[in-house]
Amino acid sequence: MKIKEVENGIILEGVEDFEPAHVFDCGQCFRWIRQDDGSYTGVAMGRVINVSKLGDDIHIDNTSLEDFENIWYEYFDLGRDYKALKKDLAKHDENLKKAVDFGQGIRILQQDGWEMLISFIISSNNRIPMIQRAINNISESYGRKIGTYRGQDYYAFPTPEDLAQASIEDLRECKTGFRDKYIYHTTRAVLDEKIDLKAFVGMEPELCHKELLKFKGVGAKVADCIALFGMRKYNSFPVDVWVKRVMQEFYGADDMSLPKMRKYGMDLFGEDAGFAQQYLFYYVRELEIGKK
Ligand code: 8HG
Repeated sequence: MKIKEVENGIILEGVEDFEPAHVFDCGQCFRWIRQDDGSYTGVAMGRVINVSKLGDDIHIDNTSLEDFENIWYEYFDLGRDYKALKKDLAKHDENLKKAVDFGQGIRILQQDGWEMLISFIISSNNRIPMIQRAINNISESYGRKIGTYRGQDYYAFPTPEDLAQASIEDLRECKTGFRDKYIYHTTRAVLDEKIDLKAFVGMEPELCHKELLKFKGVGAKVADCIALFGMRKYNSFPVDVWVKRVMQEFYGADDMSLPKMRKYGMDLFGEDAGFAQQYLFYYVRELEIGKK
């Protein structure tokens, strides 16, 4: 991969295993929006950038080489060999091979733990467009204004201190529904108990899961998403309705409880269960496999 600096951005030449539509629409993030020209504009790490692919080149606009090296290289998980990972997963079984081929350009973003905590509390029993809307409302109301990009204003995801300004009623105004109180209490807990969510990255997976379950509004599935997308726990296996369907359709899992299904997936796919889950989630959701 060669890096070229251009005006207000950079170009990564000869990038493989990176398809913006797969990365941003595979369910792992909520602040990346497809633009009319097919590029994606997103807010992450307190910045707004635009990502597009032309041939084998990835263009990142509204950034600098310094930010690429300090932030985006890690955020886009560019240090991982996805070719080797996909080869391993494809060997597992025919269905996983199909899912990996279908979503060949997926990469698991290294997102911020605190943002994932609140975002996935909002995700419970919710649909993606509504989740996106609520997160956007929260950011516009309580986050710092980053600036204007291509004629639109953008706001950072609020810090715990920012979000503590909101009452339960304020949070409900942001269209978070019954999750308003969970967000409120979780924010209070993070501040009052001085919880450092960045430290969760260094925790053993099981301890991380256990600690996440202590937050209000966080069940096993939500904890697994937070751990996978915000805390680098790549053996996590979040089971939502789509993953449950795929496990029943493809892997002979009966109508077992969610904790059993979680364990089943973790045992089946081992340390890469999180990646397997992501290819499968994208595959069944896009093709609506098993939907009755
Ligand atoms: O990436 C995801 N994996 C799983 N298993 N579930 C997810 C992901 N992303 C995401 O939003 N969800 C959940 O699916 C949240 C919500 O319950 C539902 C939206 O389709």
